[in-house]
Amino acid sequence: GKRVKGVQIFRPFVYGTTAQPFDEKTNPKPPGIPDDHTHSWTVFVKGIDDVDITYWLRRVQFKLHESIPNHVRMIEGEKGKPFQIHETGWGEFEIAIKLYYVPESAEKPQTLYHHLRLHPYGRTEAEKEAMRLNGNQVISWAYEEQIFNEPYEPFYEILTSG
Ligand code: SLL
Repeated sequence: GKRVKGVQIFRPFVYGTTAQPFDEKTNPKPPGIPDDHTHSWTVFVKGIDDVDITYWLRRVQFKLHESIPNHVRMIEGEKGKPFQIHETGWGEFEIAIKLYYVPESAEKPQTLYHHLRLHPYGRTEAEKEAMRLNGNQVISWAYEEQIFNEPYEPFYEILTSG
């Protein structure tokens, strides 16, 4: 196949974690969760404002801490839905997020790293007050742009026909 010369396509996305302490009122602990688990949390990759990204991103592998059962998880893309995992636990750690692109792209997988944040270290009092109003959620999100450099023609069609 031929590449489209001199063209770069950018596709924005967001990835990160959202954590929330267990609390009787705002986030009750479901039955069966171990006693030492203090938080529920989510790790995700998604489009800005939940716009679909599965036309370029096929699947995402999340590598969690080894203390978590079945710690390597592959999530297949579903149109318009975030790639995500919900878990519970007690500790922070680094998550490896491996992006697998659609086959038409001929791109190799790429890995991002994200620190799961459970605790609001370093936040200002105003930020902590805002968090209290929001169920004490600890939000740690990052904006990223995927660059496709001189994409193959059929993939260029896919990228630009949305
Ligand atoms: C450390 N940062 O380096 C810590 C590790 C591991 C967190 C934190 C286990 C959850 C489960 C969990 O929260 N692990 O048991 O499913 O030692």
